[in-house]
Amino acid sequence: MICKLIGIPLQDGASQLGCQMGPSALRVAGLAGTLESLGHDVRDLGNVSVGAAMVMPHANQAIRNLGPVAAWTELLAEVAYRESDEGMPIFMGGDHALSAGTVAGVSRRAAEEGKPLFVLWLDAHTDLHSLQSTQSGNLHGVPVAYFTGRPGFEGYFPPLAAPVDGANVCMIGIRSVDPAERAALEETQITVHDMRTIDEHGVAALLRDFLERVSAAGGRLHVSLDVDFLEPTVAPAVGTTVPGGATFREAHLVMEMLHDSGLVTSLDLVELNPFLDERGRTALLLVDLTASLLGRKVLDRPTRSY
Ligand code: NNH
Ligand code: MN
Ligand code: MN
Ligand code: MN
Repeated sequence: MICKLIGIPLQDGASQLGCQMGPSALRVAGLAGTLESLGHDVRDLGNVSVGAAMVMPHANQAIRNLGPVAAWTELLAEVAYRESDEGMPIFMGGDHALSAGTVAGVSRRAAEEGKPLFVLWLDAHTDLHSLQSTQSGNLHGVPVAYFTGRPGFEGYFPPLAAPVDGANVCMIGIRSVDPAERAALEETQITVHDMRTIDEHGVAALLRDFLERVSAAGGRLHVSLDVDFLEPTVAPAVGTTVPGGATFREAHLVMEMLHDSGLVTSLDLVELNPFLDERGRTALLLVDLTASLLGRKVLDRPTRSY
């Protein structure tokens, strides 16, 4: 498999500084070499960058960095479209605002191929705010609303070539939803598996159902992995820790099942804040999770103490 590593040093969407260093930490933690050792053809395309962006005023005074995030979205939609022509693009973030662009781009690619795009959203949060509803003003809280074509982004973010059908979005790991997001969710057909559902049914059964749907529809599958999907004690390097997340094994199992499905066509690794890490353990865990997604078996894992 051709794996294209694309660094996205975006931190304008998060309140805490540091996600800008995410791509570097993933490189230092050995992402390229690890995937090469699994037999993949790894191409590190370097980091993407935007120039100085315009100031973009909005009636919601809380919003931070709207101009820059809009500029990133436009650029990333183009990059993601271009690089999803062959192989698996791996978008190394950077905060979760980047998924507004990456999903928009791979969705355009899927539409051109005449396939539906499915999105697996692994996160503590639903990231379903509109520009109007966000109270924190942090734009990493809005990408799902944007790429599913919900209103309020017109004139700010670029128009979508192909909005993603909410019915094709599955969220796993959810445990922190703002009231406005809860109301918005009701209007969508997004599947939400919160942590209680995982506790009760096990993550495998939930994921299997979704993968069967993707397979039956002949869809492309984009996976968006937010570090805060994970339990903070195993993955501390994130600005928005929420207790009660996915365990080490639950996360690996998700990745192992995704590998076996053969369905994944693109991946975001987002919200890694190396400034908050402990001796690189979160960056190393992300590398290992990506390795599981790309075929490493449990018994082939190197012994590593995190
Ligand atoms: N919902 C909150 C907000 O909009 C938190 C979003 N933070 C995230 N999302 N890390 O994944 O500010
Ligand atoms: Mn997120
Ligand atoms: Mn999150
Ligand atoms: Mn394989």
